[in-house]
Amino acid sequence: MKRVITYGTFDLLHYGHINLLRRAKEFGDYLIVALSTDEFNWKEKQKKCYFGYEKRKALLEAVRYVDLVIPEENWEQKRRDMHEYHIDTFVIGDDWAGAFDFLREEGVDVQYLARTPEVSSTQIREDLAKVKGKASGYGKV
Ligand code: C2G
Repeated sequence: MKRVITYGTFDLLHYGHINLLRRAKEFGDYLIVALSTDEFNWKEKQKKCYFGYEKRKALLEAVRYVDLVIPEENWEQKRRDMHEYHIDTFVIGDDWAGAFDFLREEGVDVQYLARTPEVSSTQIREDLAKVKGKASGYGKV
């Protein structure tokens, strides 16, 4: 059984995330997603998620490509995860190109996949804020 892992926040789950998960699964038979905890997101990535960890986890567990969701709590856990979960391939979007090449030292294949253009959780938030702004403008007399 070929085991694949990927890491991320996956807030406001969208088709860019699904494209990544679908392609990641194509590298093996079992896909693990190490999902950034709320604390890790805030402390290390200055990201405040719309959905908390448990909700983001439930959404990912409903995705057909995902076999297991584990917490991502720090930057350092990756080396250990490769052995603890017997990983063959590490996959992540190419916005991280080169950042995790060191995992090859753990005997893992490292793959950076092209991001899906035009969609991001940040963009969704910004677009919704504009709509909300317009909506609150209506009705005011
Ligand atoms: N992604 C993508 N296309 C998009 C948006 C995201 O392919 N339009 C990919 C990212 O490249 C990443 C995954 O979807 O591989 C999750 O994206 P984020 O939640 O933004 O992940 P990030 O915050 O970059 O966390 O230790 C690694 C970090 O936890 C990665």
